[in-house]
Amino acid sequence: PVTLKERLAELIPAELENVKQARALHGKKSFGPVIVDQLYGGMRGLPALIWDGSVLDAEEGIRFRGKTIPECQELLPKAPGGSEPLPEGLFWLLVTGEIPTQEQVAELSKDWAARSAIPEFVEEILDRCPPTLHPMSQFSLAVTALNHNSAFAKAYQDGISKKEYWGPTFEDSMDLIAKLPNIAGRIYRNVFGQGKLPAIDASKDYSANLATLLGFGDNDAFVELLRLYLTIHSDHEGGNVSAHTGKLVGSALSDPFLAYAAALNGLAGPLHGLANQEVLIWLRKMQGKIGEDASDEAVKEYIWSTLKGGQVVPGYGHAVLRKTDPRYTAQREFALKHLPDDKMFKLVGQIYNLVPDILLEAGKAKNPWPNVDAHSGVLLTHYGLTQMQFYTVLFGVSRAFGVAAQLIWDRALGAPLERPKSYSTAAIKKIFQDK
Ligand code: CMX
Repeated sequence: PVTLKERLAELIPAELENVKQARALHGKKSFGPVIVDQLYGGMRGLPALIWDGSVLDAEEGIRFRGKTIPECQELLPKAPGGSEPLPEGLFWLLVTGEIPTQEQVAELSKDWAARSAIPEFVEEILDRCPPTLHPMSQFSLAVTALNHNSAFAKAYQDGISKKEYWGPTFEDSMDLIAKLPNIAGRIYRNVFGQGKLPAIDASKDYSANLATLLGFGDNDAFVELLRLYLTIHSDHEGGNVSAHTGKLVGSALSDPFLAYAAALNGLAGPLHGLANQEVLIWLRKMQGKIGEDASDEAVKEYIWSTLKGGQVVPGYGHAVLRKTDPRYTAQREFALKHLPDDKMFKLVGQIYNLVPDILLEAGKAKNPWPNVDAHSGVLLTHYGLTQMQFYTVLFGVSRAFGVAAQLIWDRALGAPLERPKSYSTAAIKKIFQDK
C-alpha cells in the first residue's frame, strides 16, 4: 500500500492550488464586523483561523473531514474482532481527508511501534520528577525535551528550503505521536507505582500498546474504549486552547515537539482538558457527601451548592457547542453497551437529567449541555484506571493527532507567522470616542 507520506506528497500540489483559488475567489470578502466586545470576550465567534482536519457546528458537534463521529465509527478500519475505529485510521483521515484501507492502517500501527522508543535522557527526566508533580507537567516536560532529536529543527539549521518544510515536520509529527505511549506509560507507572514498563509490541495497534503500557492490555473492553477515546478526543477544530496554541507556536517554526508541549500546557487548564479530572473529583465529593444512591433532590441541591459557591459544574457548557456533545453521546453509548449497571455511570445519567435545567435556571451559561469531559472519567474508572490526575494525559495523547495533522499542512501550505493586532483600553476609548 501507499504510505501516508507518499499519499501526502501526492495531495500537496493540488491543495496548494485549492488554497490559491479560494484566496483568489474569496480573499477580499468580509465575514462581517468585528465588535469591541469580541476583543474583551476571548474572541468568541471571531473567524480567525484555517483548520482543515475538523469543523465544529454549534448544533451538531464535530465532523472530522466532513464525517460525524457515528460515520467515523462505521467507516474507519477496526481491529480484528473489534468494533471501535482505530485511531490510526482517524489520523489518516485527518491528514488526507480519505478513509484508509485496513492495510494502510496496519502499516501506520507498525510504523508508530517502530518509532516509539524515547531517548534515555527523557526517561531520566521523567524518573526524576517527584510523584507530586502533576502528570500533565511531566508530560509537557518530556515532550519539550523530545525537541532534542527534531528533524525539523535540524533541517532548519542546515538551511532547508521553505518548500521542503513539510517533510521533516511530517517525520517529527509521526515521531511525536509514536512516542506518546511510552511517555504516558512511564508517567503512569512512576506516579502511581505500577511497576516496570513493558515493551511496545510491533504486532499490536497503537491503543492496544498504550493499554499494555498502562497495565490494562489484557482487558479487551478497555482496549476498545481506548480506541474510541483516542479517536473522539483527537480534534475539535482550531480555536480551542490546545489546538490553537499548537498552531500558534508552530507558526514561529518551533518544531512539532515544542509546539505540542505548548498545546499540552493549555490542555492542562481546568476550563479545558483538565475538566475530565475535575468531573471525577466533583462526582466523588458528591458521593462522599450525599451517598451513592442519592435522590434527585439531594443531587440537585449539591449542584446548586457548587454554583452558589462560585464554581463551575465541570463537564457542562461549551464555548461553541449549543447541544449535547456527540463525543459525550458516543461515550454514553459505549457505557450502555459495556457497563450499563455501573453505579457511577448511573450517577452521570442522573446528573445529565438535572444539570441542564439548573444551568438554564441559573441563567448564565449559554450552553447547559454536557461536553466530552462529563463522561470520560467514569469509563476509565470502571476499568480500574482510577487515578484521575492522569486522565488529561490520555486526552493529550489523543489531541496530538489533530494538532500534528494541522502542523503538517501548515508547513506544506506555507502558513505565516501568526500575529493578530491587540489594543489597549485607552486606545479603544480614543478610537471610538466620537463614533
Ligand atoms: N457551570 C457554571 N457556570 C458556567 C458553566 C458551567 N458548566 N458554563 C458556563 N458558565 C458560566 C461562565 O462561567 C460564565 O460566567 P461569568 O459570566 O460569570 O464569567 C457564563 O456562564 C457565560 O459563559 P459561556 O459564554 O456560556 O461559556 P464560555 O464560552 O465562557 O466558557 C467553558 C466555556 C467550557 C469554559 C464553560 O462552559 C465552563 O467553564 N464549563 C465547565 C468546565 C468544562 O467542562 N470545561 C471543558 C470544556 C471542554 C474541553 O475543552 O475539554
